[in-house]
Amino acid sequence: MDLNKVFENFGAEGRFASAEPYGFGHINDTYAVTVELPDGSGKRYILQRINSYVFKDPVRLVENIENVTRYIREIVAKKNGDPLRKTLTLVPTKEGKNVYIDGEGNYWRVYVFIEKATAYQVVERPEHFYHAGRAIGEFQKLLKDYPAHTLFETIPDFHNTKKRFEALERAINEDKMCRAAKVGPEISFALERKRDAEVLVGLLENGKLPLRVTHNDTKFNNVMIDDDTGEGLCLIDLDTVMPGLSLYDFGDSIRSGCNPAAEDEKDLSKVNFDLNLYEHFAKGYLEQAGDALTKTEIEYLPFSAKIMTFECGIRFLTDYLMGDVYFKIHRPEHNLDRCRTQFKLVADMEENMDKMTEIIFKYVPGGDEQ
Ligand code: ADP
Ligand code: GN1
Ligand code: MG
Repeated sequence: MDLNKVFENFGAEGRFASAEPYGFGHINDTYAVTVELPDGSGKRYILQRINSYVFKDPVRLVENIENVTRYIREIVAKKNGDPLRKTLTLVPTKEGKNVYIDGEGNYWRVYVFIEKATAYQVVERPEHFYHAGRAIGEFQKLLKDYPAHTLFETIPDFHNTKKRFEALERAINEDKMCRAAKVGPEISFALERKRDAEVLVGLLENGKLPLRVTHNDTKFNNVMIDDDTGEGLCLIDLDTVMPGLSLYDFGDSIRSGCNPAAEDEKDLSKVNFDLNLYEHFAKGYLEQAGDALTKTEIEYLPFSAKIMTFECGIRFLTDYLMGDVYFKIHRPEHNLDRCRTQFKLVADMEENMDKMTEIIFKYVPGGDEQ
């Protein structure tokens, strides 16, 4: 792949110097491109090949991102913030488009590189996770009046856990890779929790939970933490910004951040649900979003952490059974290892549910009266 050739289609500043694979995302192909500016200094950009197996319409997806980032940029500018750091900035092609399609039908985009900030794989300092909570609560607030109906649904039913469960059942029945026999305990673990998978979908269908504009992929490495202040600068990876539940964003953050080990850790004794980190995140999130949440949303926050973790676990298990077609893998049983960490966390959360609820009520605005 000649990344120089791809990159030269974009109207970025400077002269292409190098491109390196970058980050640890499971979906897109991401590169850090360094250019040389006329004064000899360097500048970086993010170049991404959008995964068109996962995202069926990359052009409309990037239109969403253009619209959402423009909306955020205007609010940030009004508050005298720095729009180049407080949200993603697309760099258009020389023809003024947001996406370049190469001769092989690959879809590419370029972002301004957010410097002096880090997307951590695991939480290294609890304050970072508190600030991630604030950033996710802030994101919800920023988009509270965004016209949700104008957003293109980049992956239909993305967090429909009931349909995710049905997909798992189909994968078990088909067993096309003959792997089901190897994962008996994981399949039983999932099947025992079938009813859980229906809860949030049911509440949404019955109008008990409000549909909002949500990020839908709030894992910790999609939050940029400012290197100087330790604050949550902004959310990146906006491919799945769509109408959704606040609970998806809260729950997925807890899933990814409250595990001190890696998402694909093989040694499950290292994988634990960290209640202290949960408390840090909950405090930050509720400081920002607490006022806007309904009683039912608040009530289901602890459960959402468990269900988003369960959903992720069954997605990894389904992909393992289907032959690893969705998530990028770097070793043969990678998706199975990922599934196991998620199920371990689910089991831990089930044991801690009462404490998780207590913590929420400690930080809910006016919590004592709830
Ligand atoms: P994926 O969908 O594959 O997860 P992401 O859009 O999250 O792809 O990008 C992968 C990684 O690249 C992120 O976790 C982050 O480390 C880095 N990254 C993405 N966009 C930027 C940006 N604008 N500035 C700096 N780093 C970025
Ligand atoms: C994927 O794109 P990335 O790596 O930030 C996935 C999420 C999963 C996550 C699990 C579009 O996130 O839904 O929760 O992996 N994104 C998509 O690590 O499927
Ligand atoms: Mg990502």
